[in-house]
Amino acid sequence: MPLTAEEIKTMQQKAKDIRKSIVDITFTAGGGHIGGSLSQTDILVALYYRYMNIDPKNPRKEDRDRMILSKGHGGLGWAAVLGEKGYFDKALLKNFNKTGSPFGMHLDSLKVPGCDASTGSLGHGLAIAVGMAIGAKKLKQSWRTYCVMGDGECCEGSVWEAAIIGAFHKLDNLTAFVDRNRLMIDGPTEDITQLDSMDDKFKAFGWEVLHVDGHDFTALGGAIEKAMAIKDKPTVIICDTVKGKCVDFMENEYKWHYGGLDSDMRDKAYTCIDTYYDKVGG
Ligand SMILES: Cc1ncc(C[n+]2csc(CCOP(=O)(O)OP(=O)(O)O)c2C)c(N)n1
Repeated sequence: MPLTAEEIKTMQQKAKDIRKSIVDITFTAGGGHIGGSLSQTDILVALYYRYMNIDPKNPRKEDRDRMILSKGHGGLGWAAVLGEKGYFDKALLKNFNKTGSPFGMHLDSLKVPGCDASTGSLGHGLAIAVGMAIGAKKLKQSWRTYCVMGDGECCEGSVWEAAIIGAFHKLDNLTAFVDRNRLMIDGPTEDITQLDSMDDKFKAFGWEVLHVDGHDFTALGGAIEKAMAIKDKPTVIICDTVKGKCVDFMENEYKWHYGGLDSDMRDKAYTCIDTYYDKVGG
C-alpha cells in the first residue's frame, strides 16, 4: 500500500530529528562520518519506521527482519536511528566513540542492540546479508534481510561475488540498497573508478534493479514494496542521494566524508536542517 500523507509527515519528522542527532553526535564525539550518515538517513527511516518487522524492546526476536549496514562507517547515523527507535537510552549517544561507551565509530553487534552484524571493513555486508537470506530460506522463515551499501564500497570485488551468489540462490527475501551519493572518501566515484551504469551492472548479475530518489519517501516506499513482491531474484534499490544532505555547507563536499564540528558549525547545521524541513514539511 502506498504511504499515506500522514505516514510521510511522520517520517519527515523522524528524519529531521535523526539528522539533528547526527549533528549532535558528531559535535560531542569530536568527529565522525557525517556526510554519509546524512545521505543514508531517509533509507533507514523508511525501513525502520514503516517496513521492517522489528521490536526494539526485543531486539533479537527470531522472526525479525535483519538489517546489515554494510557501509559500517555510517554507524554514527545508524546509532541515531536505533536510539530514536528506542533500542537503547538515547542519552548513551552523548558518549559515542568515547572510552567505555558501547558505541565505537563502527557498531558492534555484541554491544549495540539492533545491530545484526558488525561492519566497517567495506565489501562484506552483502555477503553477510546473502548468508542470512539463504538461512531464512533453509529454515522456511518469512523474515527479510535488508542491506545498505555505499556506492564507493561497490568498488570492492567481494560485493560482486556476493551479488552472484544472491542471484544464484534466487534470494527474493533480500533487498539491497546503494546509497548513490556519487562521492567516496577522496572524491567523486566516477573520477576514481567508473561505477556507472550501476543499474546495468546489477542487472547483468541477475538482480532486479529499481532506481529512486533516495530522499523521497513516496519513491522509497514504492520501491521497497515492489521489491517485496518480486519473485525468484534479489532486488537492489539504487538510491540517488546527496552526501551531507540538509546541511548546505556539507552537501556534495567529499571533504565532509568525515569531519568535526565546533559549536558555531553545529548551530549552523541545525539551522540548515530546520530551514530544509520548514520547506518540505516535518
Ligand atoms: C575494506 C576497506 N577499505 C577502506 C576503508 C576506508 N573507508 C572508509 S569509508 C570509505 C569510503 C566509502 O565510500 P562510500 O561507500 O561511497 O561511502 P559514503 O559516501 O556512503 O559514506 C573508505 C574507503 C574501509 N572502511 N574498508
